[in-house]
Amino acid sequence: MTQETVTLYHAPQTRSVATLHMLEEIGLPYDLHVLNTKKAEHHAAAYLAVNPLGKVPALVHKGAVITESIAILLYLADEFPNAKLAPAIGDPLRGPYLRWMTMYAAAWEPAVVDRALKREPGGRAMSPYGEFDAVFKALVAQVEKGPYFLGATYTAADVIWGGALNWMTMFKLLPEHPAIAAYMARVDDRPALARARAKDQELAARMV
Ligand SMILES: N[C@@H](CCC(=O)N[C@@H](CS)C(=O)NCC(=O)O)C(=O)O
Repeated sequence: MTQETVTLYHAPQTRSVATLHMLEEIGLPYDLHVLNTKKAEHHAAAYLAVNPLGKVPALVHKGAVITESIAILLYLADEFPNAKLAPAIGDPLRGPYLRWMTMYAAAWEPAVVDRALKREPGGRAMSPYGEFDAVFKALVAQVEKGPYFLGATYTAADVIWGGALNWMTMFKLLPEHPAIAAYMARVDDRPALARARAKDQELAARMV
């Protein structure tokens, strides 16, 4: 293993599947460090030294640690541009790409989690997203355009949004909407996603 090796700290059936999918899309060799959450390995000192929050995913590349799924996907897309998973700097879609990647973590997940836990978001000025209905409406308007999140080309935005809409729908965290269902169907047939899912299932089966 060299400094150039990409290492993913992964726990099966968690948010880190999106990073696994991203690595499969890029197609580079990577090293998997699998954490067994049933044995609380993600809370052990060895992993807290990597990510003090005890959360997965975490990525290590060139001696640097990157945590937070969105930061990891943005990093990988830029670091491996041949995979063409991000609009380049200077492309008019670069801004919308950064907007929707950031919106995922800064507004969408907090909105979905507050709603699922029946938590009052608090006053508009305090809330990072305002109102769930407004965020949901913005998302529907975006995916209705299609075919992909940013239009004609599949990007890292589809990796995160496609994957998250999938698990959020599975856990019934979202109102059903035909535009979301149609978008999920459009981004579901990626060979890289199938490989990531198969790998993840195999790892999950080994966790006891
Ligand atoms: N904001 C983080 C969230 C990561 C996260 O919550 N991961 C969950 C798995 S889905 C986790 O590590 N949970 C274990 C724990 O909190 O103990 C990201 O997007 O990477």
